[in-house]
Amino acid sequence: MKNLLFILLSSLAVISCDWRVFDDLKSEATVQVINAPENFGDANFGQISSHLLDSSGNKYQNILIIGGSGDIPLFIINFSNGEISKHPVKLPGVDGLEVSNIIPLVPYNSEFLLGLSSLGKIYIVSIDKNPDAENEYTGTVEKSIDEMENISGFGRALDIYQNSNRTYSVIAASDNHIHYFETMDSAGVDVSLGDFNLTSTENNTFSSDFIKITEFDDIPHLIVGGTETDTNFWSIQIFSVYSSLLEVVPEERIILKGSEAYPGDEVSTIRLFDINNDDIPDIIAGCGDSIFVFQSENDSISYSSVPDVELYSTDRSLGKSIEIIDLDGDGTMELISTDPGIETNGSSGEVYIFKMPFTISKISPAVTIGTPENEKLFGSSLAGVPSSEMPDREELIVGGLNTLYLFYITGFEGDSSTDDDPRNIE
Ligand SMILES: [Ca+2]
Ligand SMILES: [Ca+2]
Repeated sequence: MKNLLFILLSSLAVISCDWRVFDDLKSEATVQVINAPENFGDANFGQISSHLLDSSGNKYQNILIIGGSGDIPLFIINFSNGEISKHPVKLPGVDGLEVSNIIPLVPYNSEFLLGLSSLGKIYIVSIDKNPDAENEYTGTVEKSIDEMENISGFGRALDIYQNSNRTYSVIAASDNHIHYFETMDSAGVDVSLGDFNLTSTENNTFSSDFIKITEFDDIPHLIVGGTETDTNFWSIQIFSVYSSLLEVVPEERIILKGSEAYPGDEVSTIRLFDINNDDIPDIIAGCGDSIFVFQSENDSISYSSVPDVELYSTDRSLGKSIEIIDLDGDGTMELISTDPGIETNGSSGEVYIFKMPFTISKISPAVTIGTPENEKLFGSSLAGVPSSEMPDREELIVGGLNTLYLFYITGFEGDSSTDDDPRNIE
């Protein structure tokens, strides 16, 4: 491994390029290491990261947002032209945030819009450049849900759905319940639609670790991943909700589970992507030592109750984070997943790049990226962001313990396109 020590440069200035070559990627990627700004607060820079959306709902190029804690718990990172700049987002009137989830939203009247959860509260925040301070942004809390902070675990899982009339449907999990809010843009009135607890088919308590809202046939559906607290079995439940009325019909739930041979042990993340091209999203779930793919059937909201595809490992927890992006611009998506390792027992993190289509297999990623030297939590987060130089593919951004790694992956083995990357200045 090349020397990965780097010069820590201070916060706001544009830093000079810090290009690396990871031995395990040989010539196929260059990597820029992005260190925590000095005023970021606690040492967890990069563990919560997200792309941002523009007013058309597309990912912004060259930009991602980092959530943390302390005086300035949000930073916007810009990597235009191969140069990294870090921009604090100040939130006047909001103290002591500890960001645990970021949900990118489509902005209406601001440059950026996002939802976040922090210490039992949920905020919807618009963000614009600070006219009085170059390089800084100002966040404005458009809405907050702060009456639930005494409910144990509130905000542990979160998703926000933007309705066409500028209302937001906010769905958040606490330890034993799912809470559902309808909240208006700025001037409107919040409506708490109540909460409910999910149970398994055997009526065991179900605790939710991941929530995703999506629309099937114009009706919002919840996809909830979690664990039965009595049995420790994980499952995914899918059911419809109606915007004016909380209505869950348990008999109409779709319940997905792992296979008997490789059951997995928890739901860390769920991604939706239409693998079989029927316009119905397929469900890709990261479940501990396995990644499961449930494909839609019969062009409807119907899934096989056992996974169509599973990628499994006998010794790695490979589905902590998942992104599905086109890394090399060939028009075919790659699935990227991480196992950040466990700091306490010394297992080091890995990032896996899988090519589609998948087959049921013990993991055989096209590329495995090993932990950089001195990194303790490689793979703590994952984001894909297109760049303006290469808008047809996305760059891979991997979080560590207190550092981000921006991979410019220009091709897999056999490609020679690293030289074609205009940012590859060496
Ligand atoms: Ca599908
Ligand atoms: Ca590709």
